[in-house]
Amino acid sequence: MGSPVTCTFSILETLVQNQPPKHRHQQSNEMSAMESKVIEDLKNALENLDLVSAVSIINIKYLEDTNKIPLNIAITGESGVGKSAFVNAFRGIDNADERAAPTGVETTKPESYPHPIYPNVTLWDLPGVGTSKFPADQYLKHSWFENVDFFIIVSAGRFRENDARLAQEIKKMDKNFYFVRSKIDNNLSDAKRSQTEYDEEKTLQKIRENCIEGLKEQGVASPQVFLVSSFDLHLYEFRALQDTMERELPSHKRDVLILALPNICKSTIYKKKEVFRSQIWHYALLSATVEAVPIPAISIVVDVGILVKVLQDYLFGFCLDKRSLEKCSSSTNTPLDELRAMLNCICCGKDVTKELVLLMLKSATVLLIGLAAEEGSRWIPFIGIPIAAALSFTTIYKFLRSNLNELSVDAENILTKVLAIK
Ligand SMILES: Nc1nc2c(ncn2[C@@H]2O[C@H](COP(=O)(O)OP(=O)(O)O)[C@@H](O)[C@H]2O)c(=O)[nH]1
Ligand SMILES: [Mg+2]
Repeated sequence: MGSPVTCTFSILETLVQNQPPKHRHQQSNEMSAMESKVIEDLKNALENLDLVSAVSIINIKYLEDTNKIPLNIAITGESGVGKSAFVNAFRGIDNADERAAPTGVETTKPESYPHPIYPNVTLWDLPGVGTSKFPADQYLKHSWFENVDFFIIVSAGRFRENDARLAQEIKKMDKNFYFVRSKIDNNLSDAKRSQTEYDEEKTLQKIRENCIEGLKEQGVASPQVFLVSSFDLHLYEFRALQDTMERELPSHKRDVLILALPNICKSTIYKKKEVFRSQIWHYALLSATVEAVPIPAISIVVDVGILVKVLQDYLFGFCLDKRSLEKCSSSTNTPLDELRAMLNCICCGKDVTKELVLLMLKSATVLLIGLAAEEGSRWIPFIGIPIAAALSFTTIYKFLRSNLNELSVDAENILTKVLAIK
């Protein structure tokens, strides 16, 4: 083994080379901010032989910090255009859910709705603009709006003066905004009824052109409008909206958005998998750093609790937790057992406990030992070490990657099942 520093760099290089191209640049940027602080703390703890602190830094700090980056999305527009329904759809919950923003009622003040899985992500349901209580020019005159990352301006028909004014005010604040034309399902069913030769694509194109014209008339230069139905996010242009929001966010917030997106298509599942995968890489990097500090024992002291937390995150992120599977079972009219039988990973639909993780580790032992042997004796395999007490980070890396792969396939299978009945 070379000097600690050389070793860290060579491991770092290998890890970076193993990343998919899209994430490489992004990750090295993020590394410099958060990770270097964690690594610094870690090194200090190790140099002072404070092993208890070192382990807690590895176990807790990174996970906690990444879940604290706030993302605030404000949904605005006139009354009755579908703002509250959009807030709910974005958070992946039905209008009838007890956590839902009430629909069909007037909102009198900005209401915050935290994402059900990622409370650092907040959807703001704003009152209808243009009512006597909220004239457009007063609407955004609150310091509160400074924390908003971007706005979505919703309209259920042609965009009007109030929408254009809002856009101008938001622009003055140097924030991004997107125009969403809602309730597209209504327009399409109207068109189906009234047109003898119904053509969905032509109908959508007409609505799009009409919205763009309306906005241009109001002085908005080259507007982009996304056609959406909150009842069918997987159809029309919510996906294009997702991609645009993602592209235009600063990189440290991009992953936060991706994880919070509703699972409407395979590409969302793939993106979530890549975010989760990049987080595993962080653990491996920390492990590599610890390995580079010449205190051999520390690299194998990691609590099983970290695996419980991470697997739980995967289940929620992929909608494979108990509540989501129950919802899928009732919406697809498929018995829960039948759904479970379709899934590969044994933790799907269960509360992840230490006992369950230990069971999973035991059944993965053959695989992991094989991998450990492949890597040579540099990584201490856990053969002979009580599993609950001591796991190497490499073991964690391999274990999480194999489960992440399995869970993303399970998530795709569930999505296919749900979309088949829509
Ligand atoms: N068909 C259809 N109805 C919608 C859609 N979005 C909202 N609605 C309905 O339109 C009405 C007003 O929606 P709401 O979200 O309360 O509008 P808000 O006043 O802008 O918050 C409610 O009855 C919703 O169920 C949509 O995408 N499609
Ligand atoms: Mg509302």
